[in-house]
Amino acid sequence: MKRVLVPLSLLALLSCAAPSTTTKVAPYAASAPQVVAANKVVPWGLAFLPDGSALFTERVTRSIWAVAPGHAARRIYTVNEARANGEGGLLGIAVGPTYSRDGRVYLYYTTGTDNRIAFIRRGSAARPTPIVTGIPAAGNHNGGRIVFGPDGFLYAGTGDAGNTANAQNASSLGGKVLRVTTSGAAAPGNPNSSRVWSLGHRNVQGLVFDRNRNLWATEFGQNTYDEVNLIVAGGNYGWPTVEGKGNDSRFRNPAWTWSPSEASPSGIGIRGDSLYVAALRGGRIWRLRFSGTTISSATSMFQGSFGRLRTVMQNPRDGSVWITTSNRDGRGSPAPSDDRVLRFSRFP
Ligand SMILES: [Ca+2]
Repeated sequence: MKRVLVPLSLLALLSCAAPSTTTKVAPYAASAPQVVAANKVVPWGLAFLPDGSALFTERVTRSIWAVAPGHAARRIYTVNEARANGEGGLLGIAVGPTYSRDGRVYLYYTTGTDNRIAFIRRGSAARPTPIVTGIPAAGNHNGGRIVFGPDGFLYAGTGDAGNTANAQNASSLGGKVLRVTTSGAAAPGNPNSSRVWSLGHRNVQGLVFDRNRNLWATEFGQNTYDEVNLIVAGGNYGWPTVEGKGNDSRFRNPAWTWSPSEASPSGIGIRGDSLYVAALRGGRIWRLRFSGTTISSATSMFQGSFGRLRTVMQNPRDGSVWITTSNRDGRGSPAPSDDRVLRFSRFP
């Protein structure tokens, strides 16, 4: 068993990070992560199992790994039909609501022709069974996050696949948040009985429900404003007409915005009254305090500690918080080091 602690010198460096006008820097010297997987290539999706262990995907190798603290990660499956093109590849993963009975694990991945959602069964080597196909794919803006809601339906964040018109096209699955059954059909109660739950998105890679059943989503902006949105049924979030706050009655304003250089937000997690956002270009975790449907403040954490971050999630089994790095796919950064899955038993 290998445990790696953050050196004290790194913690000292962190305490010197300059706060911006809208942020403060969190004190957290008491916390240090356990490395649960190292030497990985762009880990992307993460999902916890009922026993507290986890599965994570590697975008580029298209592998699914099983990991538990104190044990070496085990490669359990490879999605051979996935294609790692640009930002595409094996992306999101979610454990099905009936996993303990049927072993179903849901995946979101890019193929040569589309992005799709499929399921595999734990312990089976059979190829994935697709449930949603035809989500537009491209070198970038593939979305990719999937989560099961408290209603038992599957929510997926998609991207405009570089064609901005997809986002406002109700018949395209690109630039949307989708809500489907476990067989991929439009979930009961969806607007217009379609699989589209909300539209007008550029690229959604983060989805999380809070305890009030509100759904929060991160979204990459183009040049000016990255967003966190509170997702409602039938909501139109403005892209490509509006980036950030449009104050346009046709569109919903974001609940929070940043500049892409300090954020580029992928995964979003929740713990207590805070949302946590994993920032790629920003190379940090953002802690967002919220009450009801309002985000009141943002705090920068770990800037400069781990590089680009893809995913942040709390393990419901033990309360630990796990994050994944995304340094092997960084552009214009120093020579890429390895990528890791880190576990914090105490998170600031
Ligand atoms: Ca928007």
